[in-house]
Amino acid sequence: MKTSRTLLTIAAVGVAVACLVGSANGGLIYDLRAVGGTNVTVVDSHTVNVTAVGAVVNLQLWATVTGADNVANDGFISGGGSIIGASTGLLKGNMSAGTNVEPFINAIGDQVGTPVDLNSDGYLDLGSTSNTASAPYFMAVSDGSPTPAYGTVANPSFMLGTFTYTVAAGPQNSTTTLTFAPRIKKTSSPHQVMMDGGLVSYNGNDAAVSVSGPINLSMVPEPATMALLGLGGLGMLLRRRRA
Ligand SMILES: [Ca+2]
Ligand SMILES: [Ca+2]
Repeated sequence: MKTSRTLLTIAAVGVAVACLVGSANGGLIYDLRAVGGTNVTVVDSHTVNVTAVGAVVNLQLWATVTGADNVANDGFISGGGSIIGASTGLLKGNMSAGTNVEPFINAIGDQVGTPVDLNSDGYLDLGSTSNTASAPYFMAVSDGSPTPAYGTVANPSFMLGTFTYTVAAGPQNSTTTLTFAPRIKKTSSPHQVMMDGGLVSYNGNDAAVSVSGPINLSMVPEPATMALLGLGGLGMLLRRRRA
């Protein structure tokens, strides 16, 4: 009786420890950021004004690994997903692949991602909605030196790759959003980090995987452009009056 109670106690402590480990405040946060471009005003990393059709928005994908021990023992091994322009809104554009960024360039597994129209709105997104291993997602995989890439601070952030979004259509005041969608895979966990010194693997739909954003894009012609349009309108008005 005493033995079984001891065993029960040990089991209970085991469960409690397992719960503690499982409920650590750690997680993986993806963040698609706008960092500049051509005919672009970056208000902040998630708020962008574009001033003309043909504007090119430069994007970076970052990942932050948050542990719970406030020690610099957190790192990124692998992860990725798709970048999707909203199908609603009159601002339209095409996503292009950019580059993987060191140290997340590995001959095995990394890929820049393939532009494809994922939401059937006629404009290119990047990535896939497939669960198969060979699907053309953007994927970043640590090159193994060091393995994984550890941060120099607790809860470090890593730039994984770059992309560009080229505006193809955009009436004044039209908008869209650009969203990162972590890869979901049936057979394995494509997102791997070192968290508080231990390996943790996630699927893209796990609660510990989150995404900052989205990026909000608006077509807001520059004041100079507006002034020119205004002058043009005035000229037409004068010509009409004279006619
Ligand atoms: Ca699309
Ligand atoms: Ca840590």
